[in-house]
Amino acid sequence: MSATLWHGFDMATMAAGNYGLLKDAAMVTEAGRITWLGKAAAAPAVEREHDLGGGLVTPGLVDCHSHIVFAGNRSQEFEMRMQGADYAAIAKAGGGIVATVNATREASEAELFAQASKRLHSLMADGVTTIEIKSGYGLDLASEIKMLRVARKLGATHAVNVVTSCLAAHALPREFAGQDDAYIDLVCEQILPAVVEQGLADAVDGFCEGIAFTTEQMARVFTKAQSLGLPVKLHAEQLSDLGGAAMAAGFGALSVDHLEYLNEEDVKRIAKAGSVAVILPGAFYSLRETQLPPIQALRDAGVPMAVASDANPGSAPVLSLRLMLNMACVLFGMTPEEALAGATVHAAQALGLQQHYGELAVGKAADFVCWDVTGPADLSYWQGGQLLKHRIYAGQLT
Ligand code: DI6
Ligand code: FE
Repeated sequence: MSATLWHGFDMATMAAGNYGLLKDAAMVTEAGRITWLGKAAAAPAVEREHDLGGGLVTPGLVDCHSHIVFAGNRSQEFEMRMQGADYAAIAKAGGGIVATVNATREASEAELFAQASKRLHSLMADGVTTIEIKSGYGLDLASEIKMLRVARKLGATHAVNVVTSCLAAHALPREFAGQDDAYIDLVCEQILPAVVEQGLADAVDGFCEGIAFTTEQMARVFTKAQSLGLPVKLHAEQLSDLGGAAMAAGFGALSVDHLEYLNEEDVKRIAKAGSVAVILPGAFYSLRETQLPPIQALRDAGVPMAVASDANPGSAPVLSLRLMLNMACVLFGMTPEEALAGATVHAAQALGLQQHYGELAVGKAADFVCWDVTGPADLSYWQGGQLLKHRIYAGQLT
């Protein structure tokens, strides 16, 4: 495959988590990789050239936490909640996560794929080139496998890198009511071995919370995941402080996610373990949460912070990662530079993929976006709008 010289733009490389601004930049790509970048005036001559006609090039965005594979829709519940119904009452009446599990179990693989594909297109149209997709609305062996197969198929058929996480420990399915430990047995003895055997999961996730699983139960799942050779990550301290993040850090977790109720001692444990803190402002916003995640403590401790969509039908009906950058700044006090690093270099690190994605540098994947903006802060500044001019995936305009 021949090399292409891309020029006609400024560039924010995001190397080492900084903007790394380069005016009048150029880049050479070949076989899906970046082989050269620098000032346009110093660019080597190659046979093919592409003038992007102005704008700012950044790494393609990395959404390191999503639940886009599910069936059904819970906008009716939103309507009810906005009229005063509370989340718990809706769940008791058969709504909430159970409603999504029912719909997902009933849906065919083709139906799940068609619905998820639309969500994926929205995220891609706003700059995403790598996305993590979780299972967790199946909660039985066949349905968890079905969700992960759909996620893999999305990656094989769309111009986006997909990595998967098995989130079988997301909620207790109804048929296991009152038998949490028996469900964790099923996850450890049947679901995880089967998804690993079929090559369907790149990591194992869980929901550690009063309404989900305890730290002890999640530690059992993680022990099993590690014995099967998979890295772990955790939804932790979203609604209360159970010490889940520190437990996950003890397993060398890739990331700990949500963290509104994280305490300062545990910030230090996360820093020591090298786990990424994944900040999810969409769920905070949609649930009208008031407890802020400890951003300053994470910053002081040098914990890399990622920002992700958490796209899901309940707490985060989010189809724009760029909007999450704005919320991370306005709601949580992150800087626009931190927010953009959170959706590029640090998000790639949260997936264990920092060698390939999240930065513009020689040897990295040629996944990048050319934005119609005056500078990188615009990406966190605007809420909505059409800023994406060109999207390049694996060295090809898409
Ligand atoms: N945290 C959440 O807020 C969601 N899952 C999770 O682990 C809720 C998902 C839903 O309501 O469907
Ligand atoms: Fe989530």
